[in-house]
Amino acid sequence: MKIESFELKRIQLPLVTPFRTSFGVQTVRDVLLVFARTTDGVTGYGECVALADPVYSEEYVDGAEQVIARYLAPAVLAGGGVTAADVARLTSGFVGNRMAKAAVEMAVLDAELRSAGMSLASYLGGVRSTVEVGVSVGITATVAELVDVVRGHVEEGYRRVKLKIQPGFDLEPVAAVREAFGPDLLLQVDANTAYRADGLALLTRLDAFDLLLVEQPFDHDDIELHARLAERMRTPVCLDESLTSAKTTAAAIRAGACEIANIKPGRVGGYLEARRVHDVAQALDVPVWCGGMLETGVGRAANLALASLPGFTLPGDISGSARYYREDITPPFVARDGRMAVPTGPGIGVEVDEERVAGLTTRRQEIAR
Ligand code: NPQ
Ligand code: MG
Repeated sequence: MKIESFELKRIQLPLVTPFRTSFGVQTVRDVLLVFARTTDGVTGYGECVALADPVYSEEYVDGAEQVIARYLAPAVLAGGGVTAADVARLTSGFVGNRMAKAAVEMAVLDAELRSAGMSLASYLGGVRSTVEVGVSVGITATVAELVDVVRGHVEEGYRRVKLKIQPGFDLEPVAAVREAFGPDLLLQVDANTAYRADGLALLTRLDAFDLLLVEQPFDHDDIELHARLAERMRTPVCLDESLTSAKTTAAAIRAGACEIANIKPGRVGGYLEARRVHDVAQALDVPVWCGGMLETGVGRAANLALASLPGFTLPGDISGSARYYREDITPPFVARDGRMAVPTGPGIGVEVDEERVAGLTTRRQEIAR
């Protein structure tokens, strides 16, 4: 299988409702799609999960697009006939830029697997045909509004709800949701690094609400503080932004800072590294779940394949397409009773509506050998 060219397309997808987290409010998703065109006419699809601005991590979509166009795609094309397994080696001379690297590797992997007629789930080692999924709920102006939003998702059949929290919006909203929906609702919180050491005592009070986990309360590089919280809290501490590779995940687990791991392929540099993170967590008896970055159906399909691996024993942030978008660029993914089917077709197993993508494209560029 030989990659002949890469095509980069930027599309703007409006969110059905503004999504507010501790790092800001998003109303539109500025998506970078990577198309890998092979010499025998197969197209592989990749999605870069970088946000428009460097507020979740140091990457942002304009930067990712430039790194792919100037460095990563030329390096892969120069590699000749490559497989996904070659991409990390071919781009290892460029430091970091994991979300950019992940998008390129994903497009090559999809092209490779479509050409071979193998599903991503089979390639990665999936063991289940449906996976448990959950929904992530943003910060709302009032607690009453939050309870209404959660009620809507519970009525859609979701059994696991994740609440975004930040200083000043934590104990009261969590208490209200627990009170409104009773003990059976699977509930967890995500602070996106919004707390500091002086928030430790307050965070331990979340133990009162029987949460599945508390996700990334502190800075991405503050492993020691997360370990201190884990010592003082019954609720498991889960990391997200801190886990940038299998190596940093193993170190965080060994430091006692990570009792549950949120795995996001884009954050760790791709689906192959995501599998290694899964394997390391499994070896250290740490359950994992698949995090979300408001992906289109392209990333959503691939995340479902990843979530079918054995160690993914907690519901992931892989909600239905309609959670974020009125219309997706693939056939819509629908959650039923909090579960979603793992695609079985070759590669990521979804067809991308290239017509719709073309209509939404604000910028495109091609990198050929
Ligand atoms: C998380 N939050 O687990 C992610 C981070 C996040 C999906 O609940 C636009 C694009 C807005 C990506 C907000 C979720 C986003 C985004 C939050 C990702 O921390
Ligand atoms: Mg998170």
